[in-house]
Amino acid sequence: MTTETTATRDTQVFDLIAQEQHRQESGIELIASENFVSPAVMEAAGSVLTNKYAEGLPGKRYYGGCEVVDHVEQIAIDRAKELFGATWVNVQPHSGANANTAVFVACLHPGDTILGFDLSHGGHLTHGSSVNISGKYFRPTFYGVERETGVINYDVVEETAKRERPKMLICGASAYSRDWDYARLRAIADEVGALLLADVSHPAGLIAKGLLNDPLAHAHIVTTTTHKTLRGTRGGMIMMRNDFENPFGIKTMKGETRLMSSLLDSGVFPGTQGGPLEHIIAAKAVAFGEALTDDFYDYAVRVKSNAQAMAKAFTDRGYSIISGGTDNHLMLIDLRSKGLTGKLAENTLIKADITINKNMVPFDDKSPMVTSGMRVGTAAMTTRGLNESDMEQVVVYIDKVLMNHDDAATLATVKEEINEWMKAFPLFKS
Ligand code: DSN
Repeated sequence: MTTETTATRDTQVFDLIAQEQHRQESGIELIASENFVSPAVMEAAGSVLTNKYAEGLPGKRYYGGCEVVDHVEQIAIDRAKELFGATWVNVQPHSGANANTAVFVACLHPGDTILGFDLSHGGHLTHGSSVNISGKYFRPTFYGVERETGVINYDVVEETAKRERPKMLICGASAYSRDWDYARLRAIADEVGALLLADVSHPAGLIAKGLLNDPLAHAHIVTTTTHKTLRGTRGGMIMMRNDFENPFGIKTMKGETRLMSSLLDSGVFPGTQGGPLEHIIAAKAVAFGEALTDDFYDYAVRVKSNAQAMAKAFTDRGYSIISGGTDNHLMLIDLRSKGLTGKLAENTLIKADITINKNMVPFDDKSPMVTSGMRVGTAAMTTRGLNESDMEQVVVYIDKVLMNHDDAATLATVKEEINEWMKAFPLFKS
């Protein structure tokens, strides 16, 4: 052991981290699921708490020496409850995928039917895709958007639920720009005897500040990541506003029916995870503290207004946005009217230091590795301080790059301009 920092010894890794910081600072980040955390969040994530094993829950651990991390984890839980109006939270899931898997393990048996939003219409891998455990261990069925509107028709969701009789109805998406009717979804779930799971990973930060419908008022269980619009460290969590007796008749050792919260805690540990990442839980606590502030409310408002400005700028330039606009922080753009693929857009924009991801559009005729769409979001660039007119300028650059995708000189010029422009929006304010 030496007092010399790893940073001075392991140049191979730390040079790469410096390169990544430079990439993040010099470019325009539009991946809708990304954001930039504060130095305080990074400090907590990089702290000595990484050294501690703490299987179990605060006050009920399988290891000694957990007094401090108990306190840290309880702060994270309490702040999450306050943010979302929850009465029960588990902050241990390492990711959104882990949070969903823990819910499935707690609530379903292998082979049970689940009904989720189709991945190819904007849904998520963990909501029943055949390549994910959710689609391999359970019987996945799906609803999607209407071809004409790009919007979910809840009458069709209801018809599908009545036909498929799922044990769990799942809502939430990774590329759907409209808000959700959680009350209607709960009515559908009740009608067919399903549990309603809302995965709000993408819009969580906007929901926390009351800028979108409240899923906790209706869904039995809510999962989220902590690193998208919520602007925390990479991670996940599970929440409920109203705990309830599990409907599966599972009893405690004393013969009492176990509460759902108890099953969900077990679904996380020991069901699907081992030791919690207490350094990451500390970083979640710090991020939740930030999200509780009025500054974060202002941020969330700007995320939405920036997305609307961006959607308008794209539309004004003849781009087609699925569903015609956005209620949240993201939008899915169908590039077919411009004669482009998502793959070409992603690969060309990165040459000008604009990062987006290619994305399937509903009823896409191209493969997931090519796609007809691109997804963009405003969470990250709003953190850097860009406003509505800046977002219009971003669209001007995107359009210029895409319309000149085989002109290396234009791409190089745009890249230079962007690198210079981004100096006005430092990642770390000194
Ligand atoms: N892969 C994330 C996204 O980009 O939306 C969701 O898990």
